[in-house]
Amino acid sequence: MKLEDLGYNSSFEKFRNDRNLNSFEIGRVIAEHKERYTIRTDKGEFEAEITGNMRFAAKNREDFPAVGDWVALSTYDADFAIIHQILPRFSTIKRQAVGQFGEIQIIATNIDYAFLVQAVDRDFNVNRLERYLTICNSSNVSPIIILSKTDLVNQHQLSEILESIGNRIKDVPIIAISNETLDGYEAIKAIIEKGKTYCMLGSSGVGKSTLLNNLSGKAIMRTDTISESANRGRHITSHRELIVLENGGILVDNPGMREVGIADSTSGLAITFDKIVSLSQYCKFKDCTHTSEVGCSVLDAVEKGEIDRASYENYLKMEREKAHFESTVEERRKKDKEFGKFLKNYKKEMKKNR
Ligand SMILES: Nc1nc2c(ncn2[C@@H]2O[C@H](COP(=O)(O)OP(=O)(O)OP(=O)(O)O)[C@@H](O)[C@H]2O)c(=O)[nH]1
Ligand SMILES: [Mg+2]
Ligand SMILES: [Zn+2]
Repeated sequence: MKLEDLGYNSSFEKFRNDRNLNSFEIGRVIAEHKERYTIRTDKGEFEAEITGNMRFAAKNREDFPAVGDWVALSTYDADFAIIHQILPRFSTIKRQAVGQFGEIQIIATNIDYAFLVQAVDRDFNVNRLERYLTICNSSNVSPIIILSKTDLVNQHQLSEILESIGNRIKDVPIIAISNETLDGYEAIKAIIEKGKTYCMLGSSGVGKSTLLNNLSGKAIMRTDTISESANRGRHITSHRELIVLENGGILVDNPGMREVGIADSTSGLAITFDKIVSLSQYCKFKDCTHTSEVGCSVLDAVEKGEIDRASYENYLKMEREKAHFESTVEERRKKDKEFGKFLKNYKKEMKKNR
């Protein structure tokens, strides 16, 4: 397989030449298991680790490889390699790490399109869709909404769902599919382009891996076959994995997510809620919080029904989350800085007293 088939392009190649990385192999991270990475190159697959230098220099999670990354590596025996460098990412899908406030978790990198998968039976939730959209919009990733399990509802119920999305979300393509009847598969196949990378995002059990298996024509990812009610809360897919389809599209499967915490998403919120954000310039007060102020254009528009109330409330909730995330990160940065200063002074004192 050529690197281009894995999504390699001229801007990665330019970086490689500019940085004189030609003595290294180039490969893409296709899976990750606790700091061990599976890399695909034009020569095959390698299990890899990062150099000690890389680990030492890493300041946070974003300095470690993630699924989707292009890396410079040196290969040793037939299947072992060392990763020296991560090539710059053109997009990074990330969220607030579950249970670790102020930390980021990378979901996948170098993604062109995200499939936001929601099942139309009980999983469907527009608030959550807006969350996923915000994450895409802050990551430079184009969203495509996939409604799955359409075989479980009738045409009328499906129209209602499409309408409820349309009331709040504009300009995002929506494809309704069934992995059972394969309804909608023509549409999904038609949008998948050769050499582009697509990432599956959504709750557990919505049919992400089933879709991936069906599109690839192989049972690559394990899917749930036992009754769902007996398995509440169990995730079927346990790791991320990147695969190449016959038609040339590249898909990344993910374990289902229960929480989609907003990390730093200023631009993400502004794009997802562009109507609200652009109205806020007409608010009487510059620092208007759009909650109780007089002369608030956003509140006015909500009262008049020009902005969907549920969408407005979802916006406020995510805005608060973002602010909280940012202040936690800022506090941590300050503490680190103070600790750095303390260390420096301490070392100075030690030298003086020697
Ligand atoms: N009726 C119906 N069932 C489906 C459809 N798609 C998937 N399923 C079933 O839903 C269950 C879960 O499917 P998976 O593909 O494993 O779901 P997933 O999104 O990959 O789940 P995680 O890996 O846990 O995130 C399986 O039993 C599938 O057979 C569909 O379109 N219609
Ligand atoms: Mg799965
Ligand atoms: Zn306002």
